[in-house]
Amino acid sequence: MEAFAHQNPHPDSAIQKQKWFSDEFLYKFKGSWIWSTYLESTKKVVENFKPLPTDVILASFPKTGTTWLKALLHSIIFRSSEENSLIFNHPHELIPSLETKLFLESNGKDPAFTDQKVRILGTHIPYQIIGDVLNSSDCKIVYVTRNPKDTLVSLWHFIQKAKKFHEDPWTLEAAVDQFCNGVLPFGPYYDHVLAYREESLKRPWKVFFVTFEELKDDGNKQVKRLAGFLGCPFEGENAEEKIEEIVKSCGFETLSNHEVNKSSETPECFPLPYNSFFRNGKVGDHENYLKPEMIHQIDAITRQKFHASGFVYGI
Ligand code: PAP
Repeated sequence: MEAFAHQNPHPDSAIQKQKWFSDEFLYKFKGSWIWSTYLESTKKVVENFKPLPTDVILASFPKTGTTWLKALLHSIIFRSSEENSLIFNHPHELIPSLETKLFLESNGKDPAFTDQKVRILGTHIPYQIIGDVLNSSDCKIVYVTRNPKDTLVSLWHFIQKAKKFHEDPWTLEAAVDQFCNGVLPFGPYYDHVLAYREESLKRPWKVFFVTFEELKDDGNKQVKRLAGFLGCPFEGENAEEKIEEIVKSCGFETLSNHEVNKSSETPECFPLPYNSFFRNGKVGDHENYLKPEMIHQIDAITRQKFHASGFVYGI
């Protein structure tokens, strides 16, 4: 796929449309903003995806820890640290995403690959759009989120890898405004997080909710919790050792040093290079980029959206 390939504007002119950056546009679909590149594939996921009861769906807003969780889920479910898959394969290739790969490449048909005992599939589609589909089977959902300011700063850096960024930059000021207004791919961020979180509170056996910061703080604890949720707990004498090994093999230091993840080549599954998914993986890096007034602006929305609804997170 060519980097940020041009898509035809959506034929239905009644659909709400907003500029993202440069000549990239977002379209409103069922209350969320979808990038034109993934609008049709997102609709096809809703129409045609049939989750199997054994599927594990990794859901996330972009830049909140998707790549990390892909590595962790693969390792927990397939115990891949024992067979080196992560050394030679980018996590996004080991675990395909529904709207950015599978349904994009299959022209909208359910690719229905079943060569694995457990299919792990990624998605950025908001629960408001994909919830009914995911509830049509007993599949499990793992959701990861991240501090809003670090998420935004990570996205802003990521987009700088796009060639057209340099021709027509996406300023940090514009990015902050768009983040606060919810007009970013798969946004609003706050609605995305709250909907999956609410489901995890209602049905903790169906939806597992974890934050990037919790993973950083105590990876072993979260991996143990995740393995229990997935029905594949670590048992026996070496349990703690195996958990430790997984946390280490999926940590930023280890993963970002594999040749495949350092590569500036563009993978088949995404229009930006392999290495664009690994920057520094830190908590609190927004402090190095956001001005105090930007932090204030985002924190005000965080209080209004998260804190007011009982989720004291993100500040
Ligand atoms: P995606 O949603 O487009 O797949 P995602 O993986 O969620 O992106 O986000 C990438 C971020 O996760 C980057 O954060 P940064 O820009 O703040 O550095 C990336 O560095 C970070 N990341 C990737 N792998 C790991 C990891 N193993 N541990 C911690 N952070 C990681």
